[in-house]
Formats: sequence, structure tokens, C-alpha cells
Amino acid sequence: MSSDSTAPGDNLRIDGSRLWGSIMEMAKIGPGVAGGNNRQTLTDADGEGRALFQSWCEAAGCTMGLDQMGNMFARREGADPDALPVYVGSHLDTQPTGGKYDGVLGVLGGLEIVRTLNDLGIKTKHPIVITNFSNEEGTRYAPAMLASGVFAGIHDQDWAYDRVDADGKRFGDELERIGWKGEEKVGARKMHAFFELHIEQGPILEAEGKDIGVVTHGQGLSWTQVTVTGKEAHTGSTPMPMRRNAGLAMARILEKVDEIAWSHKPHAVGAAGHIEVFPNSRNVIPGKAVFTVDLRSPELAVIQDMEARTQAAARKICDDMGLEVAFEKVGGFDPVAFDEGCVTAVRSAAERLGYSHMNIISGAGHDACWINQVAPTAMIMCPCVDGLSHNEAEEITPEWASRGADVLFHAVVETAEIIE
Ligand code: HGY
Ligand code: MN
Ligand code: MN
Repeated sequence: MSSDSTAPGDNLRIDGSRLWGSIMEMAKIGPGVAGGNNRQTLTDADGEGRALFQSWCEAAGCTMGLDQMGNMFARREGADPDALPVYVGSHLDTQPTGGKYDGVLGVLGGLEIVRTLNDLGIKTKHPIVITNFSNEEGTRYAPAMLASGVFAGIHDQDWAYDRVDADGKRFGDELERIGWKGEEKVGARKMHAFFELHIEQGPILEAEGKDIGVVTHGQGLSWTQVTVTGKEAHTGSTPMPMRRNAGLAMARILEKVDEIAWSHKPHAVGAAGHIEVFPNSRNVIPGKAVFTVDLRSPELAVIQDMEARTQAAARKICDDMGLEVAFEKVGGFDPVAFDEGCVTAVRSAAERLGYSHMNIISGAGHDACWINQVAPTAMIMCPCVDGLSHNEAEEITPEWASRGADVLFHAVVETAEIIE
């Protein structure tokens, strides 16, 4: 038994094969074409995944809540119904070429905590609430972490409802269409603490041979949508000096983005993952290019420097080529420092369990980055093979999954305080 009687015994573990089985079951919903998942937010597949998750939570004795952004809450009662609950979760939506574990591990890791507590007949003082946040990925509807952002008061709900996808479908309408728009006011729920288990999505833990990442910080993110306007013209009969090639300008700007990120090595990163040219016809010089520049760093000043230099470079490139350029900030958040008390609970859980661990800064954004603004929050990471994520070949081992969930179990249950 651990020294503190409200903490779980050092020998307690979750059921790793049950967790792995649930992950594989969820992976059957919204399958990709190469072994991963395409379960994008507010698609029918997302609705199916939500229904499966809800059925599992209800089978585990939880009562379900649903708010106006489609955030799902599965509550396991505590001995003190007035005590603020400990929340634990992540997201079930995936990238179009997503893996089976990004987000899913954190939601089903939370479910595994409840299932294990039920098996052991353990009661906690604080209720425990498993959470699935809508649209963490920000692919179909920018920005990323949209619903946790509304929950944390960062984004206005009507603004979020008006976000449109590439086909012009509104977030609010699609949420209604799949039948997962709840009544609860978003953000009305108050949390004692929030924990999120997530795959690292980078190479550090595997390279260092560590099972657990104790996430002390999350790097900041900046998404700027750039629109370059030139002139459509024939790719064959238009002499080179007469061209106003928006595609070429975009290429030159993205070359500069890469150079600017490298200038802040080793931590800063920069690229564009969203790129569109118009009219996108083989024999028409692009008259317009629209792309989103994704800049990240653990330091806010570095992000601001990269933003300013990118926009100055883009303006110069477009002036020199006789093109127009416009910028729209479509997402972002400052670097995050997680709650010391919760981070310590994660670290001492890893120590108690004898799992190798190291401090780490999250390279990716997560719902925890926003929830950290309204509740004491911490994250736990497990390694992933070759650091690969946002790729259908994303892979982790069952051991990494269960050790991460063991640490999640100990941190959450210690924070929720065992009663009997
Ligand atoms: O963009 C991110 O970092 C997260 O995967 N949504
Ligand atoms: Mn994720
Ligand atoms: Mn992701």
C-alpha cells in the first residue's frame, strides 16, 4: 500500500489487454485506407464512435452528460457528490490519415480507470468524469481544440458554430445533423483537476528509452492563413515575364518559412499542411493560392519573431512579383506551463510504479492546453514508434499503452482520493 491511504496501492494496475481490445474495437469505426483511421469530427463515423464510447461508459455504470459543443462527459459517482470531479480524457476525432491511438488512448485510458475501479470495488471521494472533446484535430473545422477552447472561454460558441468546412457545411449544423448537440452550457462544469494521456507524436521518449513522458509544458502554436492573389493565364502561351504566378509565390514563401524555423533550431518548427491552389488545373497558371502556415515553439517570443519575419518575407516576395497577399490568424495559443501539483502527481505515480520517465515538452497541441486555463491540468505521454503520428502507420506497443494508463490511473485516483 502506498504511504498515503488515499492513494492507490503501488501494486495496482489497469487491465492492459482490456484497454488494448477497446482501442482496437474503436479503430474499426471510420477506418482509413492503410490501417489507421479517418474518423473526422462530426462525420457519421464520429457519431458511431461516440455511440460506442457511450455504450461502454453506461455499461461501466457512468451517467452521461453532453454539452452544446458535443463534448461528452461520463460520470462515476464519488463518496462526496459535492466534491468537484477529477476529469480525465482527450478526443475521439481523427485526422483524415490518422492513427488508431491519437486521442483515443486518452479517452479509453479514462474509461479503463473506471472499469478498474469497478473491478476492485474502490470508491473515491471525488467523482471521476471521463471526457471526449469535440473537434480536437481542427482539420475539418479550424482551429484545433475548438470545443475545449469554447469550454475554456477562449472561443465564442456562436463563432465556433459558424466555422465551415471545405464544402461550406457549418459546425453547428453538422453537430445537429449527427445528433450529438447537447443541452448543457459549455464550460459550466467545474473541475477539481484534469488529466490527459496522449501518445507523444514525436521521437524523444522512444529514442531515450523512456516509458513515460511527464509533460511539464506544451509548446505554443500559431496558424496564419495566407492568401496570395495573382492572375490565371495559359501555362503554354503566356510568356514568362507576363506571368503572375500565385503558386510560385507560395513556394517561395514556404521556402522562407522553413528557413525561418531552422534559424531558431533546435526547438522551433514551421510548415504548411493545408495548401490549395486555384483553379488547380494542369494548364492554368494559379491565380490564387491559399495555405496555412503552422509555426510552433516553446517560447512565445520565438513564435512572434517567426510570424513577423514570415509576413515580411511574404510581402516582399509578392511585391517583387506584382501579386497581392493577405493574412488571417486562424488559430493559436501561447506556450503552456501545466499545474505543478498535477505534474508532481504524474511523476510520483511513475516513480511508485517503477516506470522509466522523463520531463518533456509537448510538441503537439492538446485539449489539455486549453483546459489548463480553467483547472489544474497535467498530461502523461507514452512513446510512439519512430515518433510517427498524423499518419495511418502510427503505432505504439500494448506495453506503452498500459504503462501510460497505469500512471494515469494512479495520478487520477490519488487526486480523487480513495475512500475505501
Ligand atoms: O495540431 C495539433 O498539434 C493537434 O494535433 N491538434
Ligand atoms: Mn491528439
Ligand atoms: Mn492529432
